Amino acid sequence: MIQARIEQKTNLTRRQFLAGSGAALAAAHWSPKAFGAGPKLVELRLKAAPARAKIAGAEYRETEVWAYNGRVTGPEIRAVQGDRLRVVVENGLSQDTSVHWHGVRLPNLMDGVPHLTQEPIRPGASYAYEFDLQDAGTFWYHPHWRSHEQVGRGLHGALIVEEREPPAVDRDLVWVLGDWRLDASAQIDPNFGHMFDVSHAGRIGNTVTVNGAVAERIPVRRGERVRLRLINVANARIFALDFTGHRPIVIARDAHPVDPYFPDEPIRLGPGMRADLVLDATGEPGSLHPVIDRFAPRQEYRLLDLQYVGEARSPGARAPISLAGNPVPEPDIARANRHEFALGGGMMGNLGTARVGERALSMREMMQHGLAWAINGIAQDEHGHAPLLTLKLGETAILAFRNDTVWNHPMHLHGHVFRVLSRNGVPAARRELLDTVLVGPRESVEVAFVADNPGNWMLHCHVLEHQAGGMGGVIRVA
Ligand SMILES: [Cu+2]
Repeated sequence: MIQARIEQKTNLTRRQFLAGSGAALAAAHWSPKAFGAGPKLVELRLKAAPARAKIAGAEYRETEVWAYNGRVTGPEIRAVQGDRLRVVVENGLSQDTSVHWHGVRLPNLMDGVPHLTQEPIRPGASYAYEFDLQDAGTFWYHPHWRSHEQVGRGLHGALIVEEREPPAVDRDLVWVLGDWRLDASAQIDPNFGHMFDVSHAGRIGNTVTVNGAVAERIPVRRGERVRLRLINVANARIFALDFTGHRPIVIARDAHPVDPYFPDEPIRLGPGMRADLVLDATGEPGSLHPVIDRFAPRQEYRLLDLQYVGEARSPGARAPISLAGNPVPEPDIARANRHEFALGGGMMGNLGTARVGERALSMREMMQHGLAWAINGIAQDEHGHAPLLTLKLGETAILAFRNDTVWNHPMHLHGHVFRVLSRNGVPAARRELLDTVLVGPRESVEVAFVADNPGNWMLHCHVLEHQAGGMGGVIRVA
């Protein structure tokens, strides 16, 4: 108590100092806001509800979607590192929902996982999320209840946390990459959780959108420098984007800065993952440059064209881009404990049995319950929250993922950020800080993190049908 009082007094003194002569007046109506001290509050309301949206292109009629504030994608939330975000979420759906803030390191109670960190938001009810944005970068938000259906019907949006001193660019663009399974009249195929999708690559759609609509041409101007933030909000589709005729520089992955580099391959993004690029527009005025998704070798397609319009502008001198790192604690590898996570199941996976609750079920029996996947032999759907691992607060843990399946699994950890150490035993070249790591078929990936955030945190595959089909669990930090 005494300590708290002293701190309060010290803060008051400092605030008065900062506020200068206005402080005496403001002191009569004490509130942190009045002093301009403490974090700035960014407030908004999000209502999840059915809506209609033009997503498939001009020649198609509107699609019935579920949307935040009537829009797909949802409103772009922008704040500055250090701000406090307060979002009141209202549920206008006929089923429970929640909002998870993907990649944000926040208190466990704000993490948005029903029956684990909060009660679900019932139809007609509201819930207030409020937390400080300690990291800058590109994040996103989405429900964490029946995610495969709720995200797949359109509930997702970007959360951009700007650096206090952002790098100099001419434009800051966000591409929310979505994937929809539509019928011939542009309506969403309602068959969510189909066992074929669950047990194979997930629900891959047939309509890829950028910011909620099929994109044809995106205008750029020769000479400009664009910061391009890519967010993969698809249920299952993995992108590998080739910016033909351009050399984008990767400056951040999953919100966290990397030493800037020119990738020698298309930019790969599994579900949930993000990349921040700097793109210098070097094309000729009037030219078109397709951006091609090359992930599936025989199913490459043109996502959109960069179209050069207008007069060239003089690029001027280009300072090298470098972003200040976020305050993420560095794992202490020498003292770390190593924990293996065997990812099993799926078609052609030879999973014998898995534990489902108290029972051991064969793959055939699992599939009768909508399950096809397991972590360390345990299958848990959204209702299952048994801890896979308990960590002591402050310890460094190495998570060693071993993918025993023939499918890709973007593994996402809540509440923390991990450093990639190795792939198939080979030290990682860039040692990125990520919240979601793509573990390829039969691949092994080691990551490490400091368990500095107390609470129960989901670890799950972000192919949302895999998550629904059992590939999830909880890491408890206490
Ligand atoms: Cu998966």
